[in-house]
Amino acid sequence: MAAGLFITFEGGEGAGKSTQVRLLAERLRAHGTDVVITREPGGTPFAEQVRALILSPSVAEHTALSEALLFYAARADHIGKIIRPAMAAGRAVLCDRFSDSTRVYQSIAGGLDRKVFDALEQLVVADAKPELTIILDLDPSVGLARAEARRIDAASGEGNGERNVDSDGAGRDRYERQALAFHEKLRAGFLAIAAEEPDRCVVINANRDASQVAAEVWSVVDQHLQRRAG
Ligand code: Z5A
Repeated sequence: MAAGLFITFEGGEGAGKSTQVRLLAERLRAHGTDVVITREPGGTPFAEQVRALILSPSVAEHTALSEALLFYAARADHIGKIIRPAMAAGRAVLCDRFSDSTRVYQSIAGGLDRKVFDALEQLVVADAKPELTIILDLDPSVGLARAEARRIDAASGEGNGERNVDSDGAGRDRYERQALAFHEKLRAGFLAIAAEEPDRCVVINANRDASQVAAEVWSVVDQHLQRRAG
């Protein structure tokens, strides 16, 4: 895709993706960049409806292929209505999760055939690929503890409760309820993608203060923009 900038953030639960998307947006805006913050699954009314279905702990049993098709149905709407128009208008799109999450959750950890993933990716995403992907790497036990702390805050009324629509009575969505081994597999999956695509992906240690992580994110984005300009 030409024109704008498309950056995705990936990583396990509680790695700090939403936090870093917000901090990077603030920094880019301070430099005069027109930024769109979005997320997956989600980003459009239809995709948010799909999100509510997929993340619901009460969703009926279904196959890995059915799940992947739902993610790509949401993604097709998101790309068509938000990402492509924003890019065409020269805006910077910061997306909290994208296709790498499908590859890791549904394919590497979920068993979806890699060829099916590649075919869906080609059909739906085509050239709407991120030019830079920041993978926030964190020991899953730390990430899950952060997510748990946020749930306790939300339950006590200190959080914004934004994620409750996706979650069960305990506040955990379907993926957060999986065993630690599943989350270890996700971490390894993201690192494998980074090793396979070093030109697009940068791994950042997320086990630090959010401001330190944000400084490194900015440095990576700044270098990327300079390379792109020159
Ligand atoms: N999924 C999939 O299976 N296939 C797909 O194709 C896609 C998604 C696109 C989306 O849920 C779920 O969908 C996801 C994968 C699956 N699995 N789950 N669950 P989501 O987007 O709602 O959940 P998430 O991506 O895991 O987000 P998260 O739990 O909100 O984590 P985060 O965005 O990485 O972290 P955060 O919200 O910025 O921070 C979490 C808490 O930690 C919060 O209280 C922060 O204040 C705190 N925090 C943030 N940074 C720090 C640092 N550096 N130190 C200490 N504390 C911090």
